[in-house]
Amino acid sequence: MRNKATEENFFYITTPIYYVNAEPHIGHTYTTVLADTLARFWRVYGKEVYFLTGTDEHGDKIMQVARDAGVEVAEYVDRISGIFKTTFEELGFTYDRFIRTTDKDHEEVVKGILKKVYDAGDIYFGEYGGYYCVGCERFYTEKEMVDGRCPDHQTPLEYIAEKNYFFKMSKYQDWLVNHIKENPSFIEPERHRNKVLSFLDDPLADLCISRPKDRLPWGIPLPFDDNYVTYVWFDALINYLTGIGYPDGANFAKYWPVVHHLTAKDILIPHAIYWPTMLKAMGLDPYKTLKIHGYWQVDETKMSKSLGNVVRPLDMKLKYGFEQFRYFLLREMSFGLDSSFSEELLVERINSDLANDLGNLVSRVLGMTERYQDGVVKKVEGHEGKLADVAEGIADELPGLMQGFRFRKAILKIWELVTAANAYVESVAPWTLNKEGKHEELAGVLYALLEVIRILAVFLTPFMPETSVKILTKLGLELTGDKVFEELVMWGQLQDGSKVQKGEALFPRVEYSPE
Ligand code: ME8
Repeated sequence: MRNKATEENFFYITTPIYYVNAEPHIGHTYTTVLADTLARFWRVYGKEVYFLTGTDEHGDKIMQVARDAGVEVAEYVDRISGIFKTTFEELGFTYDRFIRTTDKDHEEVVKGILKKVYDAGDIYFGEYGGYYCVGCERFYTEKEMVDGRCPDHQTPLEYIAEKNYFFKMSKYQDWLVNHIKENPSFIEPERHRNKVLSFLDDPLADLCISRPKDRLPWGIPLPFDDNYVTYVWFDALINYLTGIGYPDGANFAKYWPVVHHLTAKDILIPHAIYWPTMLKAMGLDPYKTLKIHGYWQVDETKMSKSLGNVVRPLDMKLKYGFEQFRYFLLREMSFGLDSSFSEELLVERINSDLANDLGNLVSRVLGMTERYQDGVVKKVEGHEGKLADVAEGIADELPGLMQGFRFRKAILKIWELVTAANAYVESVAPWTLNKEGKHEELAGVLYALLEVIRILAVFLTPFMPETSVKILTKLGLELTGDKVFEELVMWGQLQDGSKVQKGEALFPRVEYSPE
């Protein structure tokens, strides 16, 4: 059975492709966790999903770091891209493709698009001087600069003047302003949309889309002038098309109309201005939505290599478990706002939300089923109190919350069921029912609690996939994929006579030990 409520049967989610000048940290992990959570949610909901991530490997910045490391640039990008890929595999991300801008098919797609836009007359040769930030790989306008520095990196901007090719971005300014105004969900949250509209209050300059090869040989050659390579952003944004087989692939037709781009606020302008105007010039529909999340700081300060406070996902996995870290990221940040990570807070959340609330609920209920009923489920109904209603309410709300990218709210909602079930255990006191010999009632209470645990495991699949599997295994179940969300969360599916097993605790308590 498919979901009756599904408006669209397809869902396409992208993360930014990450620069290979740094190894994966909390920021890259966060965006990819969000994309993975959405991909997993809509899959279990019954949609066909495509999830794209990867690495961005051309441009000045990459050339410079490779040079500083004293390594051939091709060798350097292979190494760091490999680290991203193996890290993402270790973290269990379920992407459909890990794209690299050095992939052959991507180079061909970029060249094809450049030729098309050039032939249509939207690319011209000219001269330009402007203030460039290598960190951002883009020019800044006078209005955006802060005391001659990059507003993001705070580094002095370099004045660059050279002959180059330009994309007639200005030609599409009015169209873009109208499109943003007419489609409120095109860029969200609203504050970022407003930022884009205010940027568009000033006349838009054309976009310099080439670099002379004698200064920067590392890039995709322009198909119409071999002395130039493609500007890194013009190349990188196109990955979202290559990844689904543009122009002829079946996936392109299926997924382009339902594409959602997910990025942080640092790359709002390239995604909100360069990209839709490029798409317009190519004759393609704009993307469906651009969702902008906030920035992670660490202990209330900016994270940086020089401060030595970079948070790495594999370190967190080793120390606390990746599910725990993933939970923290999803639970802690309100989408669109900045948040601060601290190990102390992570430890607090693990002990309170995971070990105490969820972990204890699961071990208590399974422990009592073992103690009082030899681990055998007795399907006695009618003792669920408000629990079935709470579960149903959450099941109804989750799709809307996920549509709105409200991950934190979704987790808080799910925890309402955890809290309600813990309160129920305290109020009905199954140990007293046992003492008083009320076995039928006890069986009913345990059945309700076991159902809560089963439904929690379904709710948690996208957020904490390993934990979900662990809980289901304890219940002797697995999600096989032949049932979708709405069926899985229906009350009363645990079979009479089936066996459950308490096994090990889901979340060991942890201690905070600053180095
Ligand atoms: O900008 N908090 O790559 P990038 C939250 N290659 N998210 C963070 C973060 C933080 N502190 N730091 C990084 C690029 N991110 C380009 C993108 S796309 C066609 C090209 C995440 O390696 C967040 O998703 O600098 C941000 O937008 C992205 O990493 C920037 O990655």
